[in-house]
Amino acid sequence: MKSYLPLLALLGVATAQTQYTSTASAAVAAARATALTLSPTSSVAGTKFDRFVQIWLENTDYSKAIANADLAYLASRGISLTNYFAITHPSQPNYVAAVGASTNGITDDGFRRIGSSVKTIVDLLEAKGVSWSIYQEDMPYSGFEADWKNSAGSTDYVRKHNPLMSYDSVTSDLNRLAKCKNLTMFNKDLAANKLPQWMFITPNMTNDGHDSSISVAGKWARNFLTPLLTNSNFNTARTLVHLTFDEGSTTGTNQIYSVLLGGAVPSSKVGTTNNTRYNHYSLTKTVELNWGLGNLGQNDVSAAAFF
Ligand SMILES: *[C@@H]1O[C@H](CO)[C@@H](O)[C@H](O)[C@H]1NC(C)=O
Ligand SMILES: *[C@@H]1O[C@H](CO)[C@@H](O)[C@H](O)[C@H]1NC(C)=O
Ligand SMILES: *[C@H]1O[C@@H](CO)[C@H](O)[C@@H](O)[C@@H]1NC(C)=O
Repeated sequence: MKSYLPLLALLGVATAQTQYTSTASAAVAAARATALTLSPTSSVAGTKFDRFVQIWLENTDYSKAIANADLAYLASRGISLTNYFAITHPSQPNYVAAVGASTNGITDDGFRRIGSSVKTIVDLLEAKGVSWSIYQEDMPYSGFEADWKNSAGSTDYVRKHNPLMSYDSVTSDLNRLAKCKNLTMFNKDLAANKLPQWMFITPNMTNDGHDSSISVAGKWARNFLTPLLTNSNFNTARTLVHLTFDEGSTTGTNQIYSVLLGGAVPSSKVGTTNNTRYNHYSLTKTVELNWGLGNLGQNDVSAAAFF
C-alpha cells in the first residue's frame, strides 16, 4: 500500500496527514459524518496517580497570572509550582515539546509535520495500555487537522495549540486521530464515565486568553474545573490535574503559572508552594516515571519530575 501513496497524491487523493485539512463547509460536514471517534478507557495503576489531566492557557507571565483572583484561588486548592518555565516562543513548539520532550526543530506557529519515526508520549502510553485522548474545544470533528473559525468568523480552534497534530506518527494513524476530539466529546465521555487516563485539554481562543484577557482565561479555568473537581467520573483520589500556560509574554523570563490539583495531591500539601525548577519537559518525565513507561530519549531523560 505504501508504494502507492505518491501515486495517490498525484491523483489528488489526500494522504492521512492531509486528508482532514479542508475547511470548506461541505468537506467538513462530510468528514464530521464519517470521521472515527474513539473513547478508550483503562485502569493501569500508577505510582502517584491513575489519571493525568493537562490544561493549557495562553501567553501570560507568572506574575500576571498569579495576580488573577480566579487563578490564585485555584492555586490555593492545590500545589503552586512557583519556579516553572516554558521552553521557548512562540506557542507551537511548547505544545510540541509537551508530548515529544523536544521542539523537534519547530520554531514557529506554521503548519508543520514531524517525521513518522519521531515518537511521542502516546507511543509509550499505548505500549503499556494507558488510555489517552486530546480534547480541543471547538475542533469541528475528531481528527480535523486545520484551523477553524466559528460562524461569526472568529478563530476558535487552532492546530498550533494541539500538541499531537504536528506529528505524522499521530496523523498517519486513524486510530490516533480518532482520539483527538473536541470538548463536546469530553462532556460525552465524562457523562458516560469513559474518560481516559491521560488527557490534554485546550480551551478555544477566547477561553484560553489568547484572543481575550487573563481575566477571561482565569474565569474559564475556575468555572471549568470547579464542578469537575467534585465529579467522581473525573476526579478521584488518584487524579492529578496540571493547569498551566504555554508560554509567558515575549518580553519576560518565560516563567509561567503552574498548579497541581485533584485528589492525587496529598491533603497535607493543598495550599502549599513548591519552588523546584520545572518546565514543560517535566510533563513527559512525570508521566513516564508514574507508569514505568521508559523514555523518549529526548529532554525527558534529564527533566525534573513533579514527584
Ligand atoms: C465534535 O466532534 C464530534 C465527533 O467528530 C462531532 O460529531 C461534533 O459535531 C463536534 N462538535 C462540534 C461542536 O463541533
Ligand atoms: C469559545 O467557547 C465559548 C463557550 O465555552 C463561546 O461562548 C465562545 O464564543 C467561543 N469562542 C469562539 C471564538 O468561538
Ligand atoms: C517539590 O519539592 C521537591 C523538593 O523538596 C520534592 O522532591 C517534590 O516531591 C515536590 N513535589 C511536589 C509535587 O510536591
